[in-house]
Amino acid sequence: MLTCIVRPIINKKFINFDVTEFTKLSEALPGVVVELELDVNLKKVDPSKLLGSGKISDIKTIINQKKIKLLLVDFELTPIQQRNLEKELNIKILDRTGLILEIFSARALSREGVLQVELAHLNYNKSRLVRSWTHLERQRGGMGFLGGPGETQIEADKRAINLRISQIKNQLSKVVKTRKIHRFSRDKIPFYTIALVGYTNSGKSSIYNILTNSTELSKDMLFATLDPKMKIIDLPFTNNIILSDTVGFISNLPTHLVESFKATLEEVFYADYVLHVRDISSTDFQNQSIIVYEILEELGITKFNKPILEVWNKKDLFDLSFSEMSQYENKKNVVLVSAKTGEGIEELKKKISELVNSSKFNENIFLPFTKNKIRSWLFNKKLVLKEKIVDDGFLISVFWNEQDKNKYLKLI
Ligand SMILES: Nc1nc2c(ncn2[C@@H]2O[C@H](COP(=O)(O)OP(=O)(O)OP(=O)(O)O)[C@@H](O)[C@H]2O)c(=O)[nH]1
Ligand SMILES: [Mg+2]
Repeated sequence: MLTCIVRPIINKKFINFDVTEFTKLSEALPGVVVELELDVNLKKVDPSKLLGSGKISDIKTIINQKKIKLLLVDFELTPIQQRNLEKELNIKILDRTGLILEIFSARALSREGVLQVELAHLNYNKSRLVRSWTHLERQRGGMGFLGGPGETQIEADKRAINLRISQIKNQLSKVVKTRKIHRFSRDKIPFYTIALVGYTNSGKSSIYNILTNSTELSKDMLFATLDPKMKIIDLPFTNNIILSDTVGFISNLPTHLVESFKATLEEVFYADYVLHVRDISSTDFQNQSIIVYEILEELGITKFNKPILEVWNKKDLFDLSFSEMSQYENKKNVVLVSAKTGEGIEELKKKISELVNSSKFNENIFLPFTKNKIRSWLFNKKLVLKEKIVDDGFLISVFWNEQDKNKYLKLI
């Protein structure tokens, strides 16, 4: 679909830190062919149409000449601005939030993902009931803008939307319950969980693939990963670990999406440790990190003070020594890697082991012979340092953390 990007520059200032990000977002939407990008200088924002009539008529000419079918506006449009612009230009328009929602629709694969995206879409569209939300009739999301039932139905539509929203919420709460059961049964087996978080395109899936020897989609495309993935990594001298890869973050992540994706991001919520993957080659390196922490905060994850290890990735693309980099941010818990060349990956594994072991302490416990099952649990979890058989049972020297101890106390 031939597409034109319109990038408003208000009083000579770009809206976003990273001006190329919107273009990358556009390319992430299947079917989109960006034909041209227009920087449009504005003195002020028109509250009803964003652009003045001169600019609108220029754009109209271009649309007709180039046979553009979709206009992407790098701006958060109000519902009114969007409606008026669509009417005047007679073309479908997506703003930043709309675009992100469409990408998510196209990416969602799991039932849960599809439900979450649909929920986000519905909430978004509820506030801007225009002609377009045929996705109520469809099983899957995606390209929600290709026509629709028409404005006359707005009232009926509103009712239908509200009904569908409550149905989806209901279904999602079932998914959450199932997840809880899975998590509960995972608690009984000897695993720690580590969640990968980070800005989209920072290399989370690439790191996940290396650590778990798998081949998840990793692509130079924003939001390549949508559904959470999980797999075991087995590191020497460490308990078995489940690593989870999930959706990437982005600046101004639409609130509808953050809300809808809470269920997916629950894996981060319940993880024992967090790996924050950062792309050091990005011009927006520091700002991206601020955004990630803001979203973690919004999701209520920071309050648990989970140990976080920062993985500074794409070392091969950036020529700066580690000491220079760490001075730069004055951070201790950092490991510098390249998921592409494999450099630093052994160091990363070592750091993960250290992270998991750092909160551990030594203790001696006694188990009678009858508690053999618990003894195997301790061994499987790699918690045993030494063992001595005495008259009535086992004297075991364990090396564990509070969490292991609590699990053990529940079993005993
Ligand atoms: N040069 C270089 N490229 C890398 C490195 N790590 C990842 N990439 C590339 O960066 C792009 C994004 O990598 P992904 O692993 O898909 O990133 P992600 O964080 O999972 O992205 P989302 O799932 O979209 O949030 C891909 O094209 C990777 O090949 C690296 O160390 N060096
Ligand atoms: Mg990914």
